[in-house]
Amino acid sequence: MTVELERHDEFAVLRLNRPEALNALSFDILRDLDQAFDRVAEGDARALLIIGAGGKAFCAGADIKELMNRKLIDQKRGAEFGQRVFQKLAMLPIPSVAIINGYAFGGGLELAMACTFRVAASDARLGLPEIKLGLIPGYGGTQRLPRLIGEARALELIMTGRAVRPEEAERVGLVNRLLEPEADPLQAGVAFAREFSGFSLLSLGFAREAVQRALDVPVHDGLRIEADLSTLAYQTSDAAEGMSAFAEKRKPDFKDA
Ligand code: CO8
Repeated sequence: MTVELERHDEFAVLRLNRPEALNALSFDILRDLDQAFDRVAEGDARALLIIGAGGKAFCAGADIKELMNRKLIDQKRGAEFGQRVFQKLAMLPIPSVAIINGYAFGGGLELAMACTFRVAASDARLGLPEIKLGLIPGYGGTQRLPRLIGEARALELIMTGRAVRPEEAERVGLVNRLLEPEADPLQAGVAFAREFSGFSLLSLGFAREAVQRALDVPVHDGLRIEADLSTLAYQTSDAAEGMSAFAEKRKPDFKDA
């Protein structure tokens, strides 16, 4: 299997497993990812962690050999399919973390950018090198990168195809956290996910939705969305539990309800 979905304690772990091609995204892998995201959405994991097998790459992008000599209409449908799959990941009911070990190029970085969070090992290299192939990103990169790091930096990375090291990626906001050089990437990703996975999945979901929708609308509409979603959060049993626990000086017991 080129996409393996496993359970690691309270988390779903999705491993891209095509190390001989640096986990490049063939259309078969994209279809497997699509199904895997459906299974994650139906399951009870508290977060999804995505990692690449082989130690050398998270994912080196779309399968370039498979992209050659295609009809324009197939290429367009391919891009739209990839965008749909990555959008499904972005809209999962639980948060997701890309654990970037080694190369995250092209479609690989676009996959990571569709996750809620990104953590990077010290050997990570991140970039959108499509321009070097005479292409441009097609799985959401031109939309997600400027939202993460701003227009000027996004244009520079897309138009030069330059790869960035983890320190720069963290500085500009492309990754959330750098992993210690000696850390096991999966264990470190799990530790990062535990920083939020004990909170109510409902409030985590409302918070993500408010931030994500705010990026697409004028601020007065975004504030209305925030008022509505914060009121919804207030109506949950978990909010009652969280506030009672504070008043009673005890740890809250959230039930995702
Ligand atoms: N596609 C297919 N095969 C790949 C890819 C890839 N993206 N990346 C690596 N491989 C294969 C190599 O061909 C090689 O296979 P083989 O051993 O059979 O020759 C094997 O993986 C190992 O790769 P290298 O020997 O090249 O390893 P190096 O350590 O020398 O170099 C690099 C590693 C720098 C990562 C190099 O492999 C590389 O530059 N890869 C391509 C990176 C790239 O350009 N990615 C962007 C692809 S385009 C894209 O993602 C567009 C997305 C939107 C498209 C929308 C379409 C529908």
